[in-house]
Amino acid sequence: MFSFFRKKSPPPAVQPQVVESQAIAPQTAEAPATEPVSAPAAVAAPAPAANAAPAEAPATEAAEKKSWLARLKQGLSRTGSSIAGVFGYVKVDEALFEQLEDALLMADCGVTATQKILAGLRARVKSERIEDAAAVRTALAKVLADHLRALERTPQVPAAADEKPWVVMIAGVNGAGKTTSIGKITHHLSEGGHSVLLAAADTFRAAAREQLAVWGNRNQVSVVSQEGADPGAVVFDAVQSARAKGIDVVIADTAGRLPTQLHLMEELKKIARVCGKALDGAPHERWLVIDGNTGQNAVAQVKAFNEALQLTGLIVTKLDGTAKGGVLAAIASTCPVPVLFIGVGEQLQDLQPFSAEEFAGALTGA
Ligand SMILES: Nc1nc2c(ncn2[C@@H]2O[C@H](COP(=O)(O)OP(=O)(O)O)[C@@H](O)[C@H]2O)c(=O)[nH]1
Ligand SMILES: [Mg+2]
Repeated sequence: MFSFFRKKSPPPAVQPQVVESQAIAPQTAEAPATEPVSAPAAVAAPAPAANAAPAEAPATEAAEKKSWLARLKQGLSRTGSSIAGVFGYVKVDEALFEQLEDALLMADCGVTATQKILAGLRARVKSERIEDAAAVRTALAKVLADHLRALERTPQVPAAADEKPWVVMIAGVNGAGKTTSIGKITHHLSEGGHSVLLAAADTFRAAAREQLAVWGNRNQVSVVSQEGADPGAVVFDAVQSARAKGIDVVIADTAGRLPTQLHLMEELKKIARVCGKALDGAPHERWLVIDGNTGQNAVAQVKAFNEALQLTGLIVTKLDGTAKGGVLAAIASTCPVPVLFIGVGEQLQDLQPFSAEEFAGALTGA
C-alpha cells in the first residue's frame, strides 16, 4: 500500500509494547507539575506476529485508487443518482435549476452552500453558453470542486528532529470512527517510515483501551494506557515517553463525547492543556472525526469542537454507507475546517486523503 506520510530515512528501532501509564496526575489538579513522569510500571510484550494484520494482496496504487473511489462513488450514489437524475432533463431551464436546488438540499448541503453553488453554476452556464444538461452536470462538478477546495489540506509530519514528537489529538462523538481511523493513520505513518506511539486517553471504557491495543499490535507500535486514569495524565505520559525515546508521532485517542456534554468538552480542553505542559506547542494537530451519516448535525459538531479545541482538521468516515456527503459543502461555507481524510470502509486502505475534485465527482455522479 502506498503511504501518504512518506519519509526518507527509516525510523529508529523501537520495541513495540503496551505500556501501563503511571498517570500520576492528581484527579483534581490541572496538570502534572513536574517532569518527567516516573518509569512505566508494567510492560506487556506485543502480540506475536501471527496476530498482525493479514498481508496485503499486491496491488498497484492505481488499482487501489480505483477501488476506493468506486466505494466512495457507490457510497454517495444515492445522492449522486438524485443529482444525476436532475440531468435527465434535456433543456437547461429554470425547472432544471429548481430540481438541482432540491437535490443539493436533500444531499445535506444546507441552504447557504446550496445558494452559493447554484449562483456559481448559473454564472458558469451563462458565461460558457452551456445549452445541454450533460454539460451542466460537468459544470456543477467543477463548481462544487471549487467550493470544496477550501477544505483541502495535506498534514505533514515535521522533518526536524527538534520538532519531535508531532502530537495529534483525536476527538469526536461515540462511534464516529476515531479509534479505527487512528489504526489506519498509524499504519500509513509506519509505512511511511515514522515511529508512532499511541495514547489511550479514552480511559472510561476497558473495551476502548483494548481496541486501541489491538491496533497497536497490528501496527507493531506501543500504546500508553491505564485503567481509570486521568486522560490528560495518560497523554502527558505518552508525550514524555515519546520525547525520551525519540518517537516521531504521538496520537491520542479520546473518549467519545457529545458537544452538549459541557463538562466533557471542558475535559477535552484540559487534555489539550496538559499535553501542552508535556511539550510546548502540543497538541500540534487537533482532529475531529465525524460520521458521514450524521447529516447537518455534523456542522454543529464541527462548530462546537472547533470552539473547544481550535481544530486543525477533520476526518469524515463511513462515506461508503448511506452517507449523503453534501454536508462537506455545508462545512465549507459555514465552518471551513480542513478535511484531511475520508473513510470509505473498515479496511486499512479505506482511509484516503480528501480531494475536492474526486469528492465532487462522486457526489454529482460524474
Ligand atoms: N463502513 C465503515 N465503517 C467504519 C468506518 N470507520 C469506522 N467504521 C466502523 O465504525 C465503528 C465505530 O468505530 P470506532 O473506531 O470504534 O469509533 P469510535 O467510538 O469513534 O472510536 C466500527 O465498527 C468501525 O469499524 C468507515 O469509514 N466505513
Ligand atoms: Mg474509540
